Amino acid sequence: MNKIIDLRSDTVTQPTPAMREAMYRAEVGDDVFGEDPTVNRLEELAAEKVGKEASLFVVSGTMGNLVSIVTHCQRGDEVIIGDQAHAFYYEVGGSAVLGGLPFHPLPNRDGMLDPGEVEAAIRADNIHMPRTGLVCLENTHNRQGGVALTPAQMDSVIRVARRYNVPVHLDGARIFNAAVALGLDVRELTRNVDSVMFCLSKGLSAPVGSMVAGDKDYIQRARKYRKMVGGGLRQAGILAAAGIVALTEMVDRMAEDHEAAQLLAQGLSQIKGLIIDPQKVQTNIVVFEVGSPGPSAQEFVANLAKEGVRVIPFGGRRLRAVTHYGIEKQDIFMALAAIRRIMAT
Ligand code: TLP
Repeated sequence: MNKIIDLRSDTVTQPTPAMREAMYRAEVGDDVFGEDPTVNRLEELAAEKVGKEASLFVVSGTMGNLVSIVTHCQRGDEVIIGDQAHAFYYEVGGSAVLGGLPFHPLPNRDGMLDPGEVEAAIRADNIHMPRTGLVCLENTHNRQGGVALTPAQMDSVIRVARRYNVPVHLDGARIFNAAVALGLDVRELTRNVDSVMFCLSKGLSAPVGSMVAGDKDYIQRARKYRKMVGGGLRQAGILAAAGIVALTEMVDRMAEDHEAAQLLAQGLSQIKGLIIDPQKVQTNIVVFEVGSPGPSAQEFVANLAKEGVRVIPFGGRRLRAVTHYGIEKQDIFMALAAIRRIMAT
């Protein structure tokens, strides 16, 4: 049978042989007692990579954002965030239900928030209004096509938040993609935020897990919230072992995913009936649109799946394809050929 070319997400990446081996050999202990040596090693390594004092292993990006956000805020505080941010668009329920935190969404443009709009949204100290508890940024920006924010862009928002003593959390699910695309050490992107969540799954190819990093006191408090949401993981070293391989071996190769995404974007831009600007594709996420008349996004997905190529509908007539470890140039050529076939019928 032909290989299924699965471009639905970088979350579908398979662990590498080195990860499987590391998982098999992992030394473990009970992490709830702080005694899993492999988790402890991962937490030290991750903190060092993003230039923070400490970090915390969590099961998912969603848990990481939730724990990060509730650790910064008090019940009833307002969270300023982009209207296309993952932590708002998909995750607001968690912070609302479990954190009692209203969100204040602002328009996202090319992954950015407008610093002036952030300043205007920060609440005055006034009995009628909630306190502004947090500003959230996302880099790379998933729903806006994987755009990588530069340190200068991030700092323009962080400076405003600082002026009002509001902390900043970074949803850096794909922060290593941003660093690789911009040719920077990831610390350039994490240095000025108070907390960062990044995923070991996705482009870094670990099977499970994300990290939350920040200063020691913050991570100690976050650890308590992680336990509250059932995130005490016992012999998690089995998973952390793959995370260590992810951080030591899988960062630089992401450039290949970005090249594959660019190849895909260039190819899609040549196909009649599809709309995409390849210049906007900076990392491993390719968002494109089926023009009208033409198949709906759902029809496109179903027709393409019959050809062995998987993408996801991404709102309206938009679709998303994500490149990752295991997707080779040859797969991109095959995917493009399949897309050409379904668009021709
Ligand atoms: N994004 C997933 C899901 O939406 C399915 C994807 O395929 O892109 N922040 C950002 C920016 C994300 O893209 C995601 C996952 C998360 C947080 C949540 O991470 P997980 O899936 O580990 O809970």
